[in-house]
Amino acid sequence: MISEVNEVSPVEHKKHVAGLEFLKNALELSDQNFSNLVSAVQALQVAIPSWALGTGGTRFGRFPEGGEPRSLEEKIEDVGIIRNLTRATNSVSLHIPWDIPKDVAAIQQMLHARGLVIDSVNSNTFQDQAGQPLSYKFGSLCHTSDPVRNQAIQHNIEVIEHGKSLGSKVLTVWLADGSNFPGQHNFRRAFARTQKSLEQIYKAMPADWTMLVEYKPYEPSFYSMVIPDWGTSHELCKGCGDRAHVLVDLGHHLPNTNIEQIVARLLHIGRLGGFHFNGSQYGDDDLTTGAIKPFQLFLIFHELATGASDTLVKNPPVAYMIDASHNLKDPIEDLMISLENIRTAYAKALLVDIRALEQAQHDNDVVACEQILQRAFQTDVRPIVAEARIREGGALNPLESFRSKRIRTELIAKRGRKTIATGL
Ligand code: AFD
Ligand code: MN
Ligand code: MN
Repeated sequence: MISEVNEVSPVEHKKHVAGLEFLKNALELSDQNFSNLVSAVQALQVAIPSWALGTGGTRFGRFPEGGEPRSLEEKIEDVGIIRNLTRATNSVSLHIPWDIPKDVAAIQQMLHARGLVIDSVNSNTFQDQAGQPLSYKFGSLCHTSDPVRNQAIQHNIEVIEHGKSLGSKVLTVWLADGSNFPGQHNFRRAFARTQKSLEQIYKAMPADWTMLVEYKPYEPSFYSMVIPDWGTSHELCKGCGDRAHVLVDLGHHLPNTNIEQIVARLLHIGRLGGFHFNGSQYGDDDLTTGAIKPFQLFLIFHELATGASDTLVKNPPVAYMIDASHNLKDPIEDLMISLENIRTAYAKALLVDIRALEQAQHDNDVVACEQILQRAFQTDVRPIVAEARIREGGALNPLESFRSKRIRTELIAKRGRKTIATGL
């Protein structure tokens, strides 16, 4: 049985406390303010996507890790392991139909026993399911044929029903709809059909639900996507109503896009519904969050953190989820590294001296502005992130604990090496 207890050796704890004390003094913070900083990091919880617990793959192949989950129950088990070690997640996002529960009560019981809830439910009209009458080969909510669009609308409504049974209140719609060749789509008609389809889904949503409309500039369509950018998503959300918001996925931007400015803009207009974290070098690479561009992640959190306290901003709480797919790493290890990098970027963002930055911006003192951000970004906040974990009974070093407890070995012994390809 995988031990739930996270021992922290006296030697390790002593080193940790010394690091914490050093950082508190270096930041010249009172005990209370330093403790408040740790509490703020403790409060940051990021949803785990059910589809990331199995080894992902590319169109060129998958290299499955043994012991992967073979059912929704086992996915929840894995998220429970991540929660126990990191204390940085309390929710799971589901993908329907991959995660349709066989026994709702049993799933609810499993979630409750692990301190987990269901975050969003994600619809899937980018694949044809076995026995599906009409194909999505040429699109779903944008399709030229009414019956195909109605089938896709009905699927989303069924996704909502599954979500309701498990306590979710968020439907995330990401469409693969688009075209591969010039002339294939009438851009205006495809947009108009998509708008009408989304409005029908929106109308079917319970009054306490939110719809998140996710954009992506390319893939799996390679000439045009029906929802390629935040402006299109925003327009669709406005057409639906005030409980539809834009979902920003870090990997869904062309290279060199200023993502932090998009975050600031959507917060300003009150339509940032959610953020999917991952790592990107070129596109929707779904790599480990923060592994390649940690400064970009920090700047995104600078906007998220300052937006949350800006009187100009009237935005609902932003739903945070990791959306990555692990082709080379152990999925659980990768998700724990992502959670660490997310909390690290957030803790650094909280160190920015906002008052001094506003003054420097007002004075157009460019160097001072830059130095204020760099001072926060260059601070090693790992003791704060570790303290946020161990205060809640988490591991001082989740990766080390995961390996020393030989959790993967135990999962392989229990589940074998057979895997089902449900990863994206
Ligand atoms: C793929 C899409 C998108 C979506 C996710 C879950 O690119 O990010 O959120 O699948 O459906 O990664
Ligand atoms: Mn996504
Ligand atoms: Mn994606």
